[in-house]
Amino acid sequence: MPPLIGRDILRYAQVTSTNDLAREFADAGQAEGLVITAEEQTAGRGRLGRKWIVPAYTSLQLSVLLRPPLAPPRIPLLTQMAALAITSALRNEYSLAPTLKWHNDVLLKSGGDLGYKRNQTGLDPAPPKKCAGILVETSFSGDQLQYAILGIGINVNFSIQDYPDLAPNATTIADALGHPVDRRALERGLLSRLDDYYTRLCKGENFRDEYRAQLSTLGHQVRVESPKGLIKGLAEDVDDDGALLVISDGNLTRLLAGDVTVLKD
Ligand code: BT5
Repeated sequence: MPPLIGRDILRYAQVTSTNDLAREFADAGQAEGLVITAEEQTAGRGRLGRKWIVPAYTSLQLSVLLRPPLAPPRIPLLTQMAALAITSALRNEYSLAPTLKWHNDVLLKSGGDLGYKRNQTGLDPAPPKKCAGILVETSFSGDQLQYAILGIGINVNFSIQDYPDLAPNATTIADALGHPVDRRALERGLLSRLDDYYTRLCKGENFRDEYRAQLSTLGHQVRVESPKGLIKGLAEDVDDDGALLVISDGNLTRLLAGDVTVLKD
């Protein structure tokens, strides 16, 4: 079957947000699969109105228009499959060892050499930091999903040390590898994997075990700022819809959204 995602790619030098543009195409009736990429976003965003900041012409910033046959509770599975497509590309194309922080962060350990030297000296190895984020935005008609815009940002060819605001919590692929990579090749690898996961998701396949195996959040005490309020407890599992299951004081809380901080055990 010819690929759906990435068959049509529109490339822009500068946009406000690739998600904005994808939304305009979606509202105009564009079929699913369209990919919008930009070298620079003047208003790149994360969840809850937060900013996504990336130097121009260094990275991957793209949005995919999807019209999935998903019931509303299963929409988080789009974030999950995008996370798996990103980690699969990083593992198989660059031999990196990414992990996931529930539910939209891809993490990498930066500076392989530095990590090794730190291990030699007995100091703590550098903790993994965020190299990619995912933002899914949706449009409904009543309770029927009309479309979803899957936005993906991956930090690629810049050194995070040049961006002191980001450096404490972020890294880049170039920093992790110690050299830059071919961004078009990374994009191709990502889009073909997204296409594969999306086809399987639409057929009803579930990626829970694969996702769980890469989720560094599980088994740790966490603090989650969620729409249900601040939840502290043990991140025990994720369910079939991608929800995080947290146990606190003997109670199980099921979270569909939120910001997780892993607490020192
Ligand atoms: C995300 O939100 O991680 C979703 C990021 C999605 C970006 C893509 S780029 C293409 C498409 N078009 C858009 O406008 N967006 C999507 P969240 O989990 O809320 O994380 C946002 C937080 O990450 C910010 O508040 C910062 O603290 C941090 N941050 C900002 N820029 C970053 C970067 N380049 N790398 C790592 N962290 C960053």
